[in-house]
Amino acid sequence: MSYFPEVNKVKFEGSKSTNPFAFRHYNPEEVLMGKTMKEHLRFGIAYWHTMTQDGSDPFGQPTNIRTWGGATPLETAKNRVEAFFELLVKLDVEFFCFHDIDIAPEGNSLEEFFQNIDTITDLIKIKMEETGIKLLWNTANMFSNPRYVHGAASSCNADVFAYSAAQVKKGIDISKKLGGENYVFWGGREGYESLLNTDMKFEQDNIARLFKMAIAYADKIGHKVQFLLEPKPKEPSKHQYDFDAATTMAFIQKYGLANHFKLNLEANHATLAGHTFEHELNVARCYNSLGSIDANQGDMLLGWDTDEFPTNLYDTTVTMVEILENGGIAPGGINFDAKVRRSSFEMKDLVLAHIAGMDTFARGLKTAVKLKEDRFFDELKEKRYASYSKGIGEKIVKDQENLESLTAYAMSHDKIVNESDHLEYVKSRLNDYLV
Ligand code: XUL
Ligand code: CO
Repeated sequence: MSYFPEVNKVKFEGSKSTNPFAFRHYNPEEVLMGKTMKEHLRFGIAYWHTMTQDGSDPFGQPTNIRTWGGATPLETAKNRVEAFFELLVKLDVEFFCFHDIDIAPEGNSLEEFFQNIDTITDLIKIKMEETGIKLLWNTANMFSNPRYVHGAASSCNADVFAYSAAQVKKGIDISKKLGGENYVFWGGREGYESLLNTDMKFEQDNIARLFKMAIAYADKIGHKVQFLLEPKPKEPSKHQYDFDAATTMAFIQKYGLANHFKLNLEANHATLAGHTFEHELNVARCYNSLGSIDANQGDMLLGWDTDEFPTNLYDTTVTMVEILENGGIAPGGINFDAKVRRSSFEMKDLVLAHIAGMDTFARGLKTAVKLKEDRFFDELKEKRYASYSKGIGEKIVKDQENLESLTAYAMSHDKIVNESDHLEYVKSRLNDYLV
């Protein structure tokens, strides 16, 4: 049985194509800077938005028409695996990501939940072997169930900490079983509602304790996996501990986790934190900690996580500039942590939305490659910081100066001459690449 009968394998047909089920810009085999587009982009599909999201919102019931419903939650879960892999294959997407509760029903006990996970990951493993599709990352959902009302590792209830640990252990076990390349922690409820009753330091110490247990367990079972921490400033907690890239790096460094943890950065989380996505990517690069990205976009007029499919060319271009500067994103990838709008409720919208995201990223990549080949940003920056490649500047960056020697220099060079950035001209030149 087919879940997407109207759709054949989506192929690259070029920018003139009017076939909605074709790539107009994403050509997986096209080589740019020595790598295929597929190797550059490492696209992944998120199980939660694509397979479990129903289109409901705080004011309205589900709208999405989905054809994988079965007689029992477990049967639905099995149908979802079939549908998901059909979608991955038809879209030529190489990777996927999931939370434990996305793939398997929780049942009535932790034991039943784990059995369901085993059953479904057996199916997923077969599908992975059949198709060659790989697990980019999985994670444990430690925020939806009411037991996580006070947090997971940060909960004031030690039984909840223990339950979280069990979910993380299972997550690492299935990561090993499926050959996961990364394992993500997003602290959905690791934050606070009020400081009046919160011991922030104690809660953060406990979060770090859980991460250290995860590192130790992966090591013990011989699973070499890149751990990733995903920042977000708010929602669902009023204040989340992993506010943004800089805050999360401070946490990683404070607790000595840098050898095992990098960042999984999400575009809409950046904008919720009051940053551009490129700011977050750049901060991560400063720490050599850019691990993977959750590709989506927010609505600048709304203060919450809208998780839209990325369609903004400027944003995907500057994102790909950062990724190229990073030397690529592997072993991470570009995971579409994005959901179709409530009004895009047909099954085929799942296909159309991913094509839109993939084409937009492909265009971003092509433009970023042209900018890189023309040394657009390199030249700008070389010129801007030129005073440090000669004379006193060179001595400063070679650590050959001190406050006294620089005071002596400044005495005879106190008539400062600065140069204009001509930033408006720079931006209009960038537009020439985009259009
Ligand atoms: C929530 C979010 C999560 C993480 C994984 O905003 O982005 O889906 O990516 O838990
Ligand atoms: Co995310």
